[in-house]
Amino acid sequence: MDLGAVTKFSALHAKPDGLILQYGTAGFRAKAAFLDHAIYRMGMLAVLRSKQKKATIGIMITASHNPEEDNGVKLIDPLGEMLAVSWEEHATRLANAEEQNVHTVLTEICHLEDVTLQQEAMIIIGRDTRPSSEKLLQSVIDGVTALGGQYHDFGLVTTPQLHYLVCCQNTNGQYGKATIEGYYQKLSKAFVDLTKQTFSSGHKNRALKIDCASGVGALKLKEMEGYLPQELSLHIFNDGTKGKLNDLCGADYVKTHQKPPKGLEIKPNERCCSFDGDADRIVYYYNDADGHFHLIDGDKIATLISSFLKELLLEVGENLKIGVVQTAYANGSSTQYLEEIMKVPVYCTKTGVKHLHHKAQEFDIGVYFESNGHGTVLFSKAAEKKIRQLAEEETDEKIRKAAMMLENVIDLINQTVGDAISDMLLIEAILAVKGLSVQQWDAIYTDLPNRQLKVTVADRQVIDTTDAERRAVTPLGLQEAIDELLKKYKLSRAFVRPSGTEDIIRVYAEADSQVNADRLATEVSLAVF
Ligand code: 16G
Ligand code: ZN
Repeated sequence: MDLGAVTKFSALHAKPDGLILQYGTAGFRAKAAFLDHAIYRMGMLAVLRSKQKKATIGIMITASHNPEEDNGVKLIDPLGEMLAVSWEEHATRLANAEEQNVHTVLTEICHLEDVTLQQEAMIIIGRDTRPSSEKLLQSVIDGVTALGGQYHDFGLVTTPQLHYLVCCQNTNGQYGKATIEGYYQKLSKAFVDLTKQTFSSGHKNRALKIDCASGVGALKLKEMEGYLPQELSLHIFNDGTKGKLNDLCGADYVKTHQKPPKGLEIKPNERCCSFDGDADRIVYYYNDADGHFHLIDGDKIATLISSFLKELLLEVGENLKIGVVQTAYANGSSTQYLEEIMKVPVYCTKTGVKHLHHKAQEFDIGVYFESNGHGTVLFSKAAEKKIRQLAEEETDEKIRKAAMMLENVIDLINQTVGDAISDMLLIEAILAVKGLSVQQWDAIYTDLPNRQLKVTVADRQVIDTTDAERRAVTPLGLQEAIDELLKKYKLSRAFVRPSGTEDIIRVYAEADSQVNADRLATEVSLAVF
């Protein structure tokens, strides 16, 4: 390691005194002004990871749905997945090291992880539209350069596009062409194939209003529009030409406030959706004839997609196992519908994409979604091979057609991570193929009334949970208190967990009516103290 280069560049990216950061479920996130040193050091860490894995590693500069003033950074592992948990600890240690110790920490990571320094390193970089992202890009580049790595800057991209690009780079193009154009080509071809018959048989003009959170999703959708069939008319709002990123708009705003974003007027029964700031989440919604707002969240998206896949699997007749993965936030009605009506096994994991993704890998076809709209579908290698083979060779027309549709889904869905653009296209295709209106989709089941609250406490780590965050282990007596409160309400469920992204505790409650869900949430909040 060139100590001179590390020292020279480190001096340009000094760590603010006393600042401690934690590499959490979403990487590092903080006010942009505090992140220069951490992002520079992540440039260096990415080089070590690249040398260890002998593969291209991605760095995305984004703070997703956080306010425009924040920023953040995430590393992407070789197959487009989140950084391995063991390296999250290295990231935290490196970011928090005092300047004179940076070199020692780097050396220790090399020893622990068997990094061969002579090995070449390649890093690809992407960023969202935050004003601070451009300067922080230079911090990444300095970090990569300090350790002698090569880099390619893809500029403004959505987070899932960078995941896609990393995967393509490391699989010799098997997953797709490692360019943004390649991404548009792959997804649009699959969408066209999946909807061809439907559109040619006269189902014309499917209009969709899209709120892009004033973020990068708008830019990328506009680039992609030319690749998509005319029948799908996308109307883009909050496209970033005016208004601040995520300000009163975007998937997170719509989901947490249960109301439409600013700047988007909804006529009754119009289908609308919102992306978040880096376009890895999506939620749908509409207003009914009485002007009531209806949110269609990740749970209903998972239900639509898994029902569609299950039907195709039944037609194909192969014994491929499908599973749905949710978190504790999944509405009780969705779990019940999937298990009892659809007869699909449902699993619950801790919050955070990496946990869901990991569990979904256990199935031939694993569908995972968080209620907040982050999710995707994973196909095992064996399932993919079988499906492609049937689509190619099967002589029974009906079976071959179902297999071809499954093959289109494989190519349309971004299997590396949840992707608002790819999810949106799959949902639009399914609605078109099934001839479903947004109200019919919404009517699959009725959400149980629910409420989420934030509680501020001195130390959120006093709460420890088990059973995929559904039960509190500490402080002693808390779970018993919650169990007592639950007895007072019908169809009730509630849990508390420390947030991984904010210094607060989150409370979730559901019950037979909104009034009861609100009461239960408040009572559980009081029990936390
Ligand atoms: C992060 C996670 C998201 C999760 C959220 C929960 C990733 C890429 N993102 O944004 O999946 O829903 O954290 O936040 O894993 P919380 O811990 O503050 O509730
Ligand atoms: Zn996001």
